[in-house]
Amino acid sequence: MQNYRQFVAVVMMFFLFLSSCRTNDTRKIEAEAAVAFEAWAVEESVPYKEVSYQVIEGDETFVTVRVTAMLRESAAAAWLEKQADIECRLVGEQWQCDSYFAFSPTETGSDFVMQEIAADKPVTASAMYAYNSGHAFRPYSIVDGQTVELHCDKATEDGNSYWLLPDHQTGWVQVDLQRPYKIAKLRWLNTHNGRCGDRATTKFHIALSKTGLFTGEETVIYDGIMPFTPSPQFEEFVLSAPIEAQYARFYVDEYHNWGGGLNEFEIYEEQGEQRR
Ligand SMILES: [Ca+2]
Repeated sequence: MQNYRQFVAVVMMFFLFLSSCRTNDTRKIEAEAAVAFEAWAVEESVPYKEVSYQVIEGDETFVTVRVTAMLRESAAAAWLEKQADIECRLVGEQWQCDSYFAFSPTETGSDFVMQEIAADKPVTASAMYAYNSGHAFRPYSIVDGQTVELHCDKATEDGNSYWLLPDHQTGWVQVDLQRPYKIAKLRWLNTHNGRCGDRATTKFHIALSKTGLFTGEETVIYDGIMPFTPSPQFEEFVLSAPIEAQYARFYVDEYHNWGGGLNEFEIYEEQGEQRR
């Protein structure tokens, strides 16, 4: 019983401290945490919004502040609610807070996982560039997970891993996911036709379909341009709400020099549940 009373007394003192801390120093501490967070976000180029700060424990000279914010990895990515706990300490009369923030998803936020579902699935195309009987830049190369563009005078059989359209043609390449998925994100990597640098897609659009007909039932989810570069990088698009579809088609609408193509096409399903 003695221990229990001591425990209750300690707990009450702790909450009394917290309430006094809140009324006296909390505003100052949270303001310092905000200064530290904003400096970190600028330094790390992290997009953010809806930031809140809360002193969750501590004493007169050392406290823990929980920072909760909506963050995303890039301008095209989805916002996720995340939190990080940092420590702030009183140095002289000035509160100073940690300058590093290790964010993780909040317990009440969404907890979706993006699963890639296009790898090794069947791929077809309107046409492909092929020459010298057997050398072909095959449609399947867009889901093989390889980004090699070593040669431009040899086809996929010789180590290259990208699909090309024949000379001076527009067209499309399409993945059959073999069953419907709730598609939430797409990533793609343009080709530059290896060291030749004479083929690439420069204008395109992406459509999803449940049936694979693409005769008007499809949903165009993205259209864009890709100025030619000899070192293309992955680009991505996150849908504002997932769309159920079995087929994803990438249309080459304009091309660089001899023709268009694509190196990789990734399709992501959103898995998991919202925990709110
Ligand atoms: Ca590839």
